[in-house]
Amino acid sequence: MTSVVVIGAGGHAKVIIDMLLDNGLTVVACVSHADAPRYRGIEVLVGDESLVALRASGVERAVVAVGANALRQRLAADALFLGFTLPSVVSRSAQISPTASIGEGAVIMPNAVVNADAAIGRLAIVNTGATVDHDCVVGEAAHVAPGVHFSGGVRLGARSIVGVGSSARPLVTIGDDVVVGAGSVLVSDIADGVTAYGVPARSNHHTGSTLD
Ligand code: JB2
Repeated sequence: MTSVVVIGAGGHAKVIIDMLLDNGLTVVACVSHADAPRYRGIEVLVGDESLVALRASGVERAVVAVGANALRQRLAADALFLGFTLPSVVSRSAQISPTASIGEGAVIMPNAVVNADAAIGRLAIVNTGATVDHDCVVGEAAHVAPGVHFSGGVRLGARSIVGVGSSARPLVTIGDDVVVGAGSVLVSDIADGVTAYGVPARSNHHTGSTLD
């Protein structure tokens, strides 16, 4: 019951492996599409077809540890189809309100904070040191990057990423499939599919420089 397979074998997988081992779980293998170095001695199996044998051997749980949001969603659907369950993974150093909800397969990284009545969607990432305040909603397979700060009531859509060190003022709504560049300050809503960045974050960013 404490065995888990990690799908992915890159940098994000390494952080998740640390969290899983710290939580007392046994990582039976990583599964990758291509050869990758072992981390902490854990074998890397190449090819997603190896998941079939792992499931048949009795491994019930899988963690999709891939940073790319749409790919994570697809690999999770494949793992569910094979009969795996997708546990959420919460770092022992994260602070989670008892009234917050954490969806299946979501990961809450070291030193992250998730406050009262916040809802973290399935397969979402709340990365290292990010803070998600009361009543925020983080969508499916979205990514709140390291050091991001969401004030209360912020909504982040499915598969959207808010880049490292950004912040959002209360009640801002960010659509689905949005990319917010690193270090941005979100003070107004962002529509679906938009790339926005800057202080304040804008989708059509003009600095006035002739070098643009
Ligand atoms: O089809 C696939 C597949 N495609 C890519 N099947 C499986 N099983 N795995 C796949 N991958 C995995 O994505 C590979 O194992 C590969 O090692 C990994 C991508 O590794 P990389 O280190 O480039 O990125 P990452 O996803 O581990 O981390 C990204 O996202 C994190 C949140 C990086 O941007 C990190 O800097 C970031 N912290």
